[in-house]
Amino acid sequence: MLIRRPPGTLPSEITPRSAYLRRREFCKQAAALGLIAPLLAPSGAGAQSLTAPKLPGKSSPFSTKEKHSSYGDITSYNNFYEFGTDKQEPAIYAPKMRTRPWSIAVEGEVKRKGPIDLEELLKLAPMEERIYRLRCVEAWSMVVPWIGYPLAELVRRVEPSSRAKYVAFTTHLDPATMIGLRQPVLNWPYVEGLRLDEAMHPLTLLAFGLYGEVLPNQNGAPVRIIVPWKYGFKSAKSIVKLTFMETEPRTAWNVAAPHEYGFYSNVNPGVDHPRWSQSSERRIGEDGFFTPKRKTLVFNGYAEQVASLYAGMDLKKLF
Ligand SMILES: Nc1nc2c(c(=O)[nH]1)N[C@H]1C(S)=C(S)[C@@H](COP(=O)(O)O)O[C@H]1N2
Ligand SMILES: [Mo]
Repeated sequence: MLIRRPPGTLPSEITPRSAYLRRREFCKQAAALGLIAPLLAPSGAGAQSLTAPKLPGKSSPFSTKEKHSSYGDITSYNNFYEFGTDKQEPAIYAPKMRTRPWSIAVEGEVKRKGPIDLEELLKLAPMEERIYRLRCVEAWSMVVPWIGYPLAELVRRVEPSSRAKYVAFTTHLDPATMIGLRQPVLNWPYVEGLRLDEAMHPLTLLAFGLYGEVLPNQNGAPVRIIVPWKYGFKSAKSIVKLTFMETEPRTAWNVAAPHEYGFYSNVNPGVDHPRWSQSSERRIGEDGFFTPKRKTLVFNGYAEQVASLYAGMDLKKLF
Protein backbone atom coordinates (compact mmCIF):
# COMPACT_ATOMS: atom_id res chain seq x y z
CA MET A 1 0.00 0.00 0.00
CA LEU A 2 1.30 3.40 -0.93
CA ILE A 3 0.50 4.86 2.43
CA ARG A 4 2.76 2.36 4.19
CA ARG A 5 5.78 3.77 2.41
CA PRO A 6 8.23 5.41 4.75
CA PRO A 7 9.22 9.01 4.07
CA GLY A 8 11.09 8.03 1.00
CA THR A 9 11.90 4.32 0.93
CA LEU A 10 11.12 3.50 -2.59
CA PRO A 11 12.51 1.51 -5.47
CA SER A 12 15.38 4.00 -5.72
CA GLU A 13 16.44 3.09 -2.20
CA ILE A 14 16.82 -0.59 -2.96
CA THR A 15 18.44 0.09 -6.33
CA PRO A 16 22.05 -1.00 -6.35
CA ARG A 17 24.48 1.90 -6.42
CA SER A 18 25.67 0.89 -9.91
CA ALA A 19 22.17 1.32 -11.32
CA TYR A 20 21.82 4.60 -9.47
CA LEU A 21 25.07 5.81 -11.01
CA ARG A 22 23.88 4.73 -14.46
CA ARG A 23 20.76 6.77 -13.91
CA ARG A 24 22.83 9.78 -12.91
CA GLU A 25 24.82 9.30 -16.10
CA PHE A 26 21.54 9.21 -18.01
CA CYS A 27 20.44 12.43 -16.33
CA LYS A 28 23.70 14.11 -17.32
CA GLN A 29 23.22 13.05 -20.92
CA ALA A 30 19.60 14.15 -20.84
CA ALA A 31 20.78 17.51 -19.55
CA ALA A 32 23.39 17.77 -22.30
CA LEU A 33 20.62 17.18 -24.82
CA GLY A 34 18.55 19.91 -23.19
CA LEU A 35 15.92 17.47 -21.93
CA ILE A 36 16.23 18.77 -18.41
CA ALA A 37 17.64 22.10 -17.33
CA PRO A 38 21.45 21.76 -17.36
CA LEU A 39 21.67 23.60 -14.08
CA LEU A 40 19.90 20.72 -12.38
CA ALA A 41 22.06 17.96 -13.71
CA PRO A 42 23.67 16.00 -10.91
CA SER A 43 27.14 17.46 -10.82
CA GLY A 44 28.96 15.28 -8.33
CA ALA A 45 32.10 17.40 -8.33
CA GLY A 46 30.48 20.80 -8.95
CA ALA A 47 30.55 23.02 -5.88
CA GLN A 48 27.56 25.18 -6.79
CA SER A 49 24.94 25.92 -9.40
CA LEU A 50 25.53 28.16 -12.38
CA THR A 51 22.94 30.83 -11.75
CA ALA A 52 21.43 30.72 -8.25
CA PRO A 53 21.78 34.05 -6.40
CA LYS A 54 24.39 34.09 -3.65
CA LEU A 55 23.30 33.99 -0.02
CA PRO A 56 26.33 34.05 2.24
CA GLY A 57 26.25 33.35 5.97
CA LYS A 58 28.75 33.76 8.80
CA SER A 59 30.23 30.52 10.04
CA SER A 60 28.69 28.98 13.15
CA PRO A 61 30.14 27.07 16.11
CA PHE A 62 27.21 24.66 15.69
CA SER A 63 28.63 23.35 12.40
CA THR A 64 29.96 19.82 12.16
CA LYS A 65 33.55 19.44 10.98
CA GLU A 66 32.62 16.43 8.85
CA LYS A 67 33.14 16.63 5.13
CA HIS A 68 29.98 17.95 3.50
CA SER A 69 28.11 16.12 0.77
CA SER A 70 28.50 17.35 -2.80
CA TYR A 71 26.19 20.01 -4.21
CA GLY A 72 25.20 17.46 -6.84
CA ASP A 73 24.09 14.84 -4.32
CA ILE A 74 22.31 17.36 -2.11
CA THR A 75 20.31 18.76 -5.03
CA SER A 76 19.57 15.60 -7.02
CA TYR A 77 18.76 12.99 -4.35
CA ASN A 78 15.71 14.45 -2.64
CA ASN A 79 12.57 13.59 -0.75
CA PHE A 80 9.85 16.06 -1.68
CA TYR A 81 6.81 13.88 -2.24
CA GLU A 82 4.73 16.72 -3.67
CA PHE A 83 7.00 16.35 -6.71
CA GLY A 84 6.91 12.56 -6.84
CA THR A 85 8.18 9.73 -4.69
CA ASP A 86 11.35 8.99 -6.66
CA LYS A 87 14.50 10.68 -5.38
CA GLN A 88 15.26 12.06 -8.85
CA GLU A 89 11.83 13.59 -9.46
CA PRO A 90 12.00 16.75 -7.30
CA ALA A 91 15.05 18.00 -9.24
CA ILE A 92 13.12 17.53 -12.49
CA TYR A 93 9.72 18.97 -11.50
CA ALA A 94 10.38 21.45 -8.68
CA PRO A 95 12.22 24.08 -10.78
CA LYS A 96 8.86 25.12 -12.28
CA MET A 97 7.40 25.97 -8.85
CA ARG A 98 7.07 29.74 -8.34
CA THR A 99 8.71 30.97 -5.17
CA ARG A 100 7.80 34.68 -5.54
CA PRO A 101 5.72 36.33 -4.26
CA TRP A 102 5.90 34.31 -1.03
CA SER A 103 4.82 34.88 2.53
CA ILE A 104 4.36 32.89 5.72
CA ALA A 105 0.97 33.16 7.45
CA VAL A 106 1.10 33.27 11.26
CA GLU A 107 -2.00 31.94 13.03
CA GLY A 108 -3.35 30.49 16.26
CA GLU A 109 -2.11 31.16 19.79
CA VAL A 110 0.04 34.14 18.91
CA LYS A 111 -0.13 37.89 19.44
CA ARG A 112 1.10 39.08 16.07
CA LYS A 113 -1.01 37.19 13.54
CA GLY A 114 -0.89 37.77 9.82
CA PRO A 115 1.37 37.16 6.85
CA ILE A 116 5.07 38.00 6.84
CA ASP A 117 6.57 38.63 3.46
CA LEU A 118 9.63 36.66 2.36
CA GLU A 119 11.66 39.83 1.78
CA GLU A 120 11.02 40.80 5.39
CA LEU A 121 11.89 37.29 6.62
CA LEU A 122 15.21 37.44 4.78
CA LYS A 123 16.14 40.55 6.78
CA LEU A 124 14.88 39.40 10.17
CA ALA A 125 18.23 38.13 11.49
CA PRO A 126 21.81 37.66 10.26
CA MET A 127 22.34 34.64 8.02
CA GLU A 128 24.57 31.88 9.32
CA GLU A 129 26.10 28.87 7.63
CA ARG A 130 25.21 25.75 9.64
CA ILE A 131 26.79 22.52 8.47
CA TYR A 132 24.46 19.82 9.81
CA ARG A 133 24.07 16.09 9.40
CA LEU A 134 20.68 15.24 7.89
CA ARG A 135 19.57 11.71 8.83
CA CYS A 136 16.68 10.37 6.79
CA VAL A 137 14.39 7.80 8.43
CA GLU A 138 15.31 5.53 5.50
CA ALA A 139 18.78 4.98 7.02
CA TRP A 140 20.85 7.27 4.81
CA SER A 141 22.43 10.59 5.65
CA MET A 142 24.10 13.64 4.13
CA VAL A 143 26.04 16.61 5.48
CA VAL A 144 24.59 19.90 4.28
CA PRO A 145 25.90 23.48 4.61
CA TRP A 146 22.58 25.25 5.18
CA ILE A 147 22.18 29.03 5.21
CA GLY A 148 19.64 30.49 7.61
CA TYR A 149 19.03 31.70 11.15
CA PRO A 150 17.43 30.18 14.25
CA LEU A 151 13.66 29.71 13.94
CA ALA A 152 13.53 31.19 17.47
CA GLU A 153 14.20 34.63 15.93
CA LEU A 154 10.90 34.43 14.04
CA VAL A 155 8.99 32.84 16.92
CA ARG A 156 10.07 35.60 19.32
CA ARG A 157 9.12 38.21 16.76
CA VAL A 158 5.49 37.00 16.51
CA GLU A 159 5.05 36.56 20.29
CA PRO A 160 3.24 33.27 20.98
CA SER A 161 0.60 33.52 23.72
CA SER A 162 1.05 31.74 27.06
CA ARG A 163 -1.24 28.97 25.78
CA ALA A 164 1.03 28.10 22.83
CA LYS A 165 2.81 24.78 23.45
CA TYR A 166 3.34 23.59 19.86
CA VAL A 167 3.86 25.00 16.42
CA ALA A 168 2.67 23.39 13.18
CA PHE A 169 4.27 24.01 9.77
CA THR A 170 2.04 23.84 6.73
CA THR A 171 3.76 23.62 3.37
CA HIS A 172 2.97 24.91 -0.12
CA LEU A 173 0.38 23.37 -2.44
CA ASP A 174 0.75 24.02 -6.16
CA PRO A 175 -1.24 21.50 -8.21
CA ALA A 176 0.16 22.92 -11.46
CA THR A 177 3.74 21.86 -10.76
CA MET A 178 3.38 19.31 -7.93
CA ILE A 179 2.70 16.15 -9.86
CA GLY A 180 2.92 14.13 -6.64
CA LEU A 181 -0.32 15.65 -5.31
CA ARG A 182 -2.23 13.38 -7.71
CA GLN A 183 -1.17 10.39 -5.61
CA PRO A 184 -2.83 9.90 -2.21
CA VAL A 185 0.52 9.10 -0.58
CA LEU A 186 -0.12 11.60 2.21
CA ASN A 187 -2.94 13.89 3.27
CA TRP A 188 -1.85 17.03 1.44
CA PRO A 189 -0.71 19.60 2.31
CA TYR A 190 2.34 18.21 4.09
CA VAL A 191 2.18 19.27 7.73
CA GLU A 192 4.86 18.92 10.38
CA GLY A 193 5.16 20.23 13.90
CA LEU A 194 7.36 20.72 16.95
CA ARG A 195 6.90 21.36 20.62
CA LEU A 196 7.51 25.06 21.20
CA ASP A 197 10.73 24.46 23.16
CA GLU A 198 12.06 22.34 20.26
CA ALA A 199 11.13 25.09 17.81
CA MET A 200 12.93 27.66 20.01
CA HIS A 201 16.07 25.54 20.43
CA PRO A 202 19.12 27.33 19.00
CA LEU A 203 19.88 24.37 16.67
CA THR A 204 16.50 24.61 14.90
CA LEU A 205 16.98 26.59 11.74
CA LEU A 206 14.82 28.57 9.36
CA ALA A 207 16.78 27.93 6.15
CA PHE A 208 16.82 29.97 2.96
CA GLY A 209 19.91 28.60 1.27
CA LEU A 210 22.66 26.02 1.00
CA TYR A 211 26.24 26.13 -0.27
CA GLY A 212 26.17 29.93 -0.02
CA GLU A 213 23.29 30.26 -2.47
CA VAL A 214 19.50 30.48 -2.27
CA LEU A 215 17.82 27.08 -1.86
CA PRO A 216 17.19 25.15 -5.04
CA ASN A 217 13.43 24.49 -5.27
CA GLN A 218 13.89 20.75 -4.73
CA ASN A 219 15.47 21.48 -1.34
CA GLY A 220 12.47 23.48 -0.14
CA ALA A 221 12.73 26.99 -1.58
CA PRO A 222 12.21 29.67 -0.65
CA VAL A 223 12.11 28.83 3.07
CA ARG A 224 12.12 25.62 5.11
CA ILE A 225 12.71 24.23 8.59
CA ILE A 226 15.79 22.22 9.61
CA VAL A 227 15.73 20.17 12.82
CA PRO A 228 19.06 18.33 12.80
CA TRP A 229 18.44 15.90 15.69
CA LYS A 230 15.24 14.50 14.16
CA TYR A 231 14.56 12.30 11.16
CA GLY A 232 14.58 14.32 7.93
CA PHE A 233 10.82 14.29 7.44
CA LYS A 234 10.37 16.70 10.39
CA SER A 235 12.26 19.34 8.34
CA ALA A 236 9.32 20.68 6.31
CA LYS A 237 10.07 22.28 2.94
CA SER A 238 8.54 25.34 1.25
CA ILE A 239 6.55 26.41 4.29
CA VAL A 240 3.61 28.83 4.00
CA LYS A 241 2.09 28.80 7.48
CA LEU A 242 3.00 28.62 11.16
CA THR A 243 0.12 27.73 13.50
CA PHE A 244 0.73 28.08 17.22
CA MET A 245 -1.29 25.53 19.17
CA GLU A 246 -2.15 24.42 22.66
CA THR A 247 -2.32 20.74 21.67
CA GLU A 248 -0.02 18.48 19.63
CA PRO A 249 -0.58 19.04 15.91
CA ARG A 250 -1.51 16.18 13.62
CA THR A 251 1.38 15.69 11.23
CA ALA A 252 1.29 14.17 7.75
CA TRP A 253 3.46 11.12 8.42
CA ASN A 254 1.99 10.45 11.84
CA VAL A 255 -1.52 10.47 10.36
CA ALA A 256 -0.45 8.21 7.47
CA ALA A 257 1.24 5.55 9.65
CA PRO A 258 1.08 6.33 13.39
CA HIS A 259 2.84 3.15 14.53
CA GLU A 260 5.78 3.91 12.22
CA TYR A 261 6.20 7.69 12.59
CA GLY A 262 5.71 9.24 15.98
CA PHE A 263 5.33 12.94 16.65
CA TYR A 264 8.82 13.25 18.15
CA SER A 265 10.84 11.25 15.63
CA ASN A 266 14.13 11.97 17.35
CA VAL A 267 16.97 10.09 15.67
CA ASN A 268 17.33 7.04 17.88
CA PRO A 269 19.51 4.04 17.01
CA GLY A 270 17.88 2.20 19.95
CA VAL A 271 14.37 2.29 18.52
CA ASP A 272 13.98 0.47 15.23
CA HIS A 273 11.41 1.36 12.64
CA PRO A 274 8.88 -1.53 12.66
CA ARG A 275 10.20 -2.65 9.27
CA TRP A 276 13.96 -1.98 9.49
CA SER A 277 16.82 -1.13 11.82
CA GLN A 278 17.74 2.44 12.69
CA SER A 279 21.11 1.50 14.20
CA SER A 280 23.21 2.43 11.17
CA GLU A 281 23.14 4.57 8.05
CA ARG A 282 24.71 5.03 4.64
CA ARG A 283 26.29 8.41 3.78
CA ILE A 284 25.10 9.39 0.32
CA GLY A 285 27.98 9.97 -2.09
CA GLU A 286 30.57 8.30 0.14
CA ASP A 287 29.35 4.92 1.28
CA GLY A 288 28.81 2.46 -1.53
CA PHE A 289 26.23 -0.27 -1.51
CA PHE A 290 28.72 -2.76 -0.07
CA THR A 291 30.52 -0.43 2.35
CA PRO A 292 29.80 -1.28 5.98
CA LYS A 293 27.19 1.17 7.26
CA ARG A 294 28.17 3.82 9.81
CA LYS A 295 26.65 3.81 13.25
CA THR A 296 23.74 6.13 13.77
CA LEU A 297 24.23 8.45 16.74
CA VAL A 298 21.56 9.16 19.33
CA PHE A 299 19.86 12.48 18.49
CA ASN A 300 21.94 12.32 15.29
CA GLY A 301 25.01 13.33 17.31
CA TYR A 302 23.36 16.39 18.91
CA ALA A 303 22.58 14.74 22.28
CA GLU A 304 24.74 17.13 24.28
CA GLN A 305 22.66 20.07 23.08
CA VAL A 306 19.16 18.55 23.03
CA ALA A 307 18.87 15.55 25.38
CA SER A 308 17.70 17.80 28.24
CA LEU A 309 14.55 18.68 26.24
CA TYR A 310 13.38 15.11 26.82
CA ALA A 311 14.41 14.54 30.45
CA GLY A 312 12.05 12.10 32.12
CA MET A 313 10.35 11.03 28.88
CA ASP A 314 10.24 7.41 27.75
CA LEU A 315 11.64 7.81 24.25
CA LYS A 316 10.72 4.23 23.34
CA LYS A 317 7.05 5.08 23.83
CA LEU A 318 7.29 8.68 22.63
CA PHE A 319 9.27 7.78 19.50
N1 LIG B 1 6.99 19.57 2.03
C1 LIG B 1 7.80 18.51 2.21
N2 LIG B 1 8.85 18.63 3.04
C2 LIG B 1 9.69 17.57 3.22
C3 LIG B 1 9.47 16.33 2.55
C4 LIG B 1 8.33 16.24 1.68
O1 LIG B 1 8.06 15.21 1.05
N3 LIG B 1 7.54 17.36 1.52
N4 LIG B 1 10.32 15.28 2.76
C5 LIG B 1 11.11 15.26 4.01
C6 LIG B 1 12.14 14.23 4.06
S1 LIG B 1 11.60 12.61 4.20
C7 LIG B 1 13.48 14.51 4.07
S2 LIG B 1 14.64 13.30 4.31
C8 LIG B 1 13.97 15.91 3.84
C9 LIG B 1 14.93 15.93 2.67
O2 LIG B 1 15.48 17.21 2.47
P1 LIG B 1 16.54 17.45 1.29
O3 LIG B 1 15.92 16.91 0.01
O4 LIG B 1 16.77 18.92 1.24
O5 LIG B 1 17.76 16.67 1.64
O6 LIG B 1 12.91 16.82 3.55
C10 LIG B 1 11.71 16.63 4.33
N5 LIG B 1 10.77 17.72 4.06
MO1 LIG C 1 13.44 11.38 5.02
